[in-house]
Amino acid sequence: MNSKYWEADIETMPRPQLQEFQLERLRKTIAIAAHSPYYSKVFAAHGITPESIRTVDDVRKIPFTTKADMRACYPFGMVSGNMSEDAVRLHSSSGTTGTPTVIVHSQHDLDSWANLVARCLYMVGARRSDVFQNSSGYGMFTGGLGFQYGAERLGALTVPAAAGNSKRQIKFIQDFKTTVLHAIPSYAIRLAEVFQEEGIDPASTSLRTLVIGAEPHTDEQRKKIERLLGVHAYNSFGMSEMNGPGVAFECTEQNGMHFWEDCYFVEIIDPETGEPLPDGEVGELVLTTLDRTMMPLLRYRTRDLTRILPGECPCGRTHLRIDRIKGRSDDMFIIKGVNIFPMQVEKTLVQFPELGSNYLITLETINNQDEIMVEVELSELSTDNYIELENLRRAITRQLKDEILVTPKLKLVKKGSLPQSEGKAVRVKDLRDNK
Ligand code: DLL
Repeated sequence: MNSKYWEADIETMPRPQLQEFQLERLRKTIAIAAHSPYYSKVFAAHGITPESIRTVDDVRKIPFTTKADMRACYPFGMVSGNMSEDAVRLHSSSGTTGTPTVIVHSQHDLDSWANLVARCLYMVGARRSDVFQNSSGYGMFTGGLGFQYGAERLGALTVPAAAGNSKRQIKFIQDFKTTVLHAIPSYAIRLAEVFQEEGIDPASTSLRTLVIGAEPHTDEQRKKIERLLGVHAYNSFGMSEMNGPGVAFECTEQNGMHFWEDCYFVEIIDPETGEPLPDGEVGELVLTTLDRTMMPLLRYRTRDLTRILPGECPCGRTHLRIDRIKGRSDDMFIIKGVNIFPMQVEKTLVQFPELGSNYLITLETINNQDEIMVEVELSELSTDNYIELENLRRAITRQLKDEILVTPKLKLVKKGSLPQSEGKAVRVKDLRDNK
């Protein structure tokens, strides 16, 4: 295969035709979901049938599905397919509250998911001849098996290295001539540090493409990762409820992530009112699966905040693009009446070459007042001269204040002294009395 596209007919389908395709799949999805204990009740209460959906906009007749609804249905109350005949895998996520959610897949669902991940990898230039190494945790985290089956579907040689053990990751990259690596952004930075510690120049390896996702990161952070590892890094978005990775992915233009609209119906809503927002405005992403048979989800409120990028993409794909995820509505915290996202802090810190990439935001109550403390590790480039460090601390504090509008307490700490998580980085610790 020597095409620019994995599935040209789908990826470049003219939008009116794509909408027709979506309508057909939406109706089919409703017919399937009607077999689940949960949706059968919802549909009966709201008069929803496949025939009641005449245009894709009629999706709004269906009420939202929330994470709380999923938890209330634990474990199998949202399953539409036949558990004993057709279920072949489940993924469960525990989330921060500890109450798990479950997604069950049929073989059809897994095949469709693998195809989407293969489509994403192909889009950023990966081919059968590539060696794909996955540094994700395997198991319930969908970044493991999701990319594994996707890369196998592509036909690449896969190296299921799994998470951690950075020296071994680097040995694999060298020995197996890995060309494409999947890593979460905080781990990509860690790996770059270990390359440096080991005195190995990443440019001397075969690595040329990095796929980064699963946690929010700024464009500045991406550029830093690209510089440190000498690769092109592409943003990859997904979530367990929507399979996992392979939901939306950057193309080589690196200007927004294409959302695979043949498999997902995308809405952006005002999180307060639930009303749809016009393209270009930031709101909450709401998703409907269009190609799942075992456990379709309709109008699922992701809590992720982003916007649809207006205009066409020069790559020729017609599927809409979303902007980098700004954060989750539940990541946002309010200090002294100001709404703040962790990404705003990261955006500022990454501009200082004297700083490393690991940071921690702690929210505390001091004398009945909310206070924000930012601890950030210094990089090798920093000095240990007290006066210079104090000047640096002041300069960063001023810039942070400009970005987040409150003055944080800033602590510069030694490299390696903040906790390093094996999975997704934990950026905020909320110790306030009344959170
Ligand atoms: O993180 C699936 C995944 C694995 C995506 C590997 C990409 C690569 P969950 O653990 O269910 O699934 O977490 C989903 O992570 O709702 C977002 O808040 C966040 N997230 C995922 N991708 C991105 C991204 C996987 N590219 C949650 N940028 C989502 C920012 C992301 N946030």
